[in-house]
Amino acid sequence: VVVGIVMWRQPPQHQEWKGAGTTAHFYEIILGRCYTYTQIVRPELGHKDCQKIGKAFTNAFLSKDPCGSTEQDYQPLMELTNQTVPCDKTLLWSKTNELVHEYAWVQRELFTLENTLLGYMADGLRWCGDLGSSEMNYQSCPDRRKDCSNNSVSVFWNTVSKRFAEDACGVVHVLLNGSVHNTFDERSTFARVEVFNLHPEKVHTLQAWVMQDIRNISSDSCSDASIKNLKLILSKRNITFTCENNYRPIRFLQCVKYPEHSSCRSKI
Ligand code: N1C
Repeated sequence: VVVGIVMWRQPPQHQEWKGAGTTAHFYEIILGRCYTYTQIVRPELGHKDCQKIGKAFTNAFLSKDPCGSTEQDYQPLMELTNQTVPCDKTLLWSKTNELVHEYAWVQRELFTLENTLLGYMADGLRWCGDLGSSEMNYQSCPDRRKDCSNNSVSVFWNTVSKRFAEDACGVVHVLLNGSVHNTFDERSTFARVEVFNLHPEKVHTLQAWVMQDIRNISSDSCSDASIKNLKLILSKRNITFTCENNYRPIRFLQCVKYPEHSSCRSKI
């Protein structure tokens, strides 16, 4: 008589969400990026404890409801990754992800959030955990629109963007997209979080650079209705606003990509 005990392993019982799951090798990536940043990019931060930082990052979301993420979840991580950005060197952006980082790569003294330790570690990644498991969910994570807004990734960007703006001083710059419908979009992180967390005692001016797609340059974006709204919000907050269309140094970057375009062809 053969007595067989049939057992099969259940796949991990994670909840199913509408968004893509945690980036494969998430932990190794954030740990590697932490060491790259603190040893190579900014060796003056060589004293930071990347093992501790990596643990604090995953502890912020593992074994928790990925739709119930809070600012407090990320507090230990925030405390381990504090960093000073010099006055006048903060560069914010909205809907100009590629161009702003090309510019920051050339103008090395400027800091976007992705040029600080925490932004550098998290840039382009996705992550979430699960209330019923101590593992990451590599299958799916909440989608901001279809599942919930308080998901682990959105709450992270809200929390770090808030600190980034609170810490800014002097003149703050922002690179906006003049070729989209709402150049200043009230739903963006820049509008919801950063504008309201600049401290008027420290930040006297917000200077906007509004760049248009070189392939369809239109009229003055600084006089766009959404920019007027931004100007109004800032004047109520006692922060001076200045706006410049198609800032030349950044136009040159666009010309690197489209050298034959008419607005790039003058022989100086
Ligand atoms: O919503 P946005 O832009 O206005 O956010 C940009 C704004 C910048 O000034 C940054 O300081 O907020 C900060 N920020 C990031 O640095 C960042 N890196 C990656 C906000 N979000 C960031 N991400 C992801 O891109 C994040 O998932 C968020 O939802 C988008 C924001 O893109 P956006 O609408 O172009």
